[in-house]
Amino acid sequence: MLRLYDYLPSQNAYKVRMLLGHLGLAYETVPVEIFQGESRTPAFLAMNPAGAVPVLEIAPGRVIAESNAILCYLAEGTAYLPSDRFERAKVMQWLFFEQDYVQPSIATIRHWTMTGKLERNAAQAPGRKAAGERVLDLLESHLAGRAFLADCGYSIADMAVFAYVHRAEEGGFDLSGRPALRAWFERVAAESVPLPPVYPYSIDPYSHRSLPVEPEAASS
Ligand SMILES: N[C@@H](CCC(=O)N[C@@H](CS)C(=O)NCC(=O)O)C(=O)O
Repeated sequence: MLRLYDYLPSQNAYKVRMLLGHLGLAYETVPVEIFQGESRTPAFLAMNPAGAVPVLEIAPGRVIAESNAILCYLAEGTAYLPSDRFERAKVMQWLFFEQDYVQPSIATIRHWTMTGKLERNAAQAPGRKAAGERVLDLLESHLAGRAFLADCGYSIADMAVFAYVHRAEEGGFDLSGRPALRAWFERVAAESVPLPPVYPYSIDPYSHRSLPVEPEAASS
């Protein structure tokens, strides 16, 4: 059976849960307490040198890290990842966009906001907040008059970007003046009945801790 190394408040893992739900695939969850160093143990680093969830084990010893790589693996051969070379590249465009632009801005600001880390990151927070605003603006204009991010229809590109962007308000972003974005949330939600639950960081009493930036900074 598929095994997902997961941390419930992780929206990177949420993307994978979302697709597993679409595909009706059974899987076993292995909880990883990332704020207690469990993703930085030698055993975990052997699965993912970056020391982060999600990690999907598809067979004993065969593991995939990076949420969007996992999405590509699982979506292969389904409508969520087109086989046409151009259409597939357009889906990839948004997967790379999500990692490069959404993660360091909206996802990071939301994490710092929800776990009380804005002050300790005061030097970086304003720049990241501004970058998040630009991401929301460009998504708003891209989605005006479009159903989904890629023209092939609902795909893993939408799942990847939706995961953090639909919770941007928890990072202090204002979505009220962004109707195209909010309409897209509705369309994604309608494709995904029911959406997986989102878990707040507050379920983890250790989530106020800082995460190590580099694997060698691990304490365990
Ligand atoms: N680019 C990675 C990012 C994964 C990531 O940042 N995971 C966080 C949780 S959302 C984590 O496990 N952090 C633990 C750590 O860095 O020690 C992906 O998309 O999978």
